[in-house]
Amino acid sequence: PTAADSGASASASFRSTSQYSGDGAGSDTARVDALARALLGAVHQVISDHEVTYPEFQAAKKWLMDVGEGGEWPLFLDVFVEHAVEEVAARKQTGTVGTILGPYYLPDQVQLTTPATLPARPDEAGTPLAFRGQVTDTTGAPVPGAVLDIWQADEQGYYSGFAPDIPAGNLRGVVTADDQGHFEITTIQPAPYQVPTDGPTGALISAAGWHPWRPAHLHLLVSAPGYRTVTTQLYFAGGEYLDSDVAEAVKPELVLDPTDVGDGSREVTYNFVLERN
Ligand code: MBD
Ligand code: FE
Repeated sequence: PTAADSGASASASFRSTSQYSGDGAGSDTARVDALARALLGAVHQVISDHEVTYPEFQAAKKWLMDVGEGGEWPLFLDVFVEHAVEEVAARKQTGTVGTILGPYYLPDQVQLTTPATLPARPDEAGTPLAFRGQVTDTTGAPVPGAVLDIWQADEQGYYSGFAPDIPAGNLRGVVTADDQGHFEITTIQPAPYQVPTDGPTGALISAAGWHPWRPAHLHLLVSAPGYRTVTTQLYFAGGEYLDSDVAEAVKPELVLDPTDVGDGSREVTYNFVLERN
């Protein structure tokens, strides 16, 4: 998979997913004035403090054009900026801790009922994982019929829909829990994710001497009528890059520690708490 594959797909997906259209952002002149002024002011301050030169300014302009032409704005913004927006939103939230959505969510995936197995190739590589739990409200009462929309990378760190040669819908599913909010989802453990190194986002990462990795993770949207949807990710204890996620989206409450069952598979329980709207 190349940066062009995943970048362009992420841009197309963002544009077609009306849920994330930006409706609700408002168009209040005073707000736009304040935000645009502060953002430009921060840029001017960096230029002044670091005595940015004309060649550096032109290189930055070229790089910004490349990000757009390569379709990498969703990737770049979700890796380097989304965590700050999420942290602001989290200030007003209770229930299960959230984290960033990222660029690789796709709506309308296969609908499954617990106990569910995510769609996988016949020869899907990776350690089998049984992921169980219960969805409750903030009083501990079960939330009947809660829905877990789950997506993840495969054992090579690639997402279906954003890399060639992976069947559509692979390792994605929308799982309805039972009437007590219990769910059981069988999948495989994902691998860490590497930001594509052949595009402009990867070029910046390597030019700055950073690493391009996110720790292995499962993505989830947990929802039920009348409750705020939790957007989160779950990570794996002992995994690489847990302490140095390029996207800065790891929170300690979100780290799973699966146990070996003995037959080569692993299992883990994680419960979700939803707050009322
Ligand atoms: C990912 O898989 C991801 O979850 C985020 C947030 C950014 C880039 C790739
Ligand atoms: Fe991801």
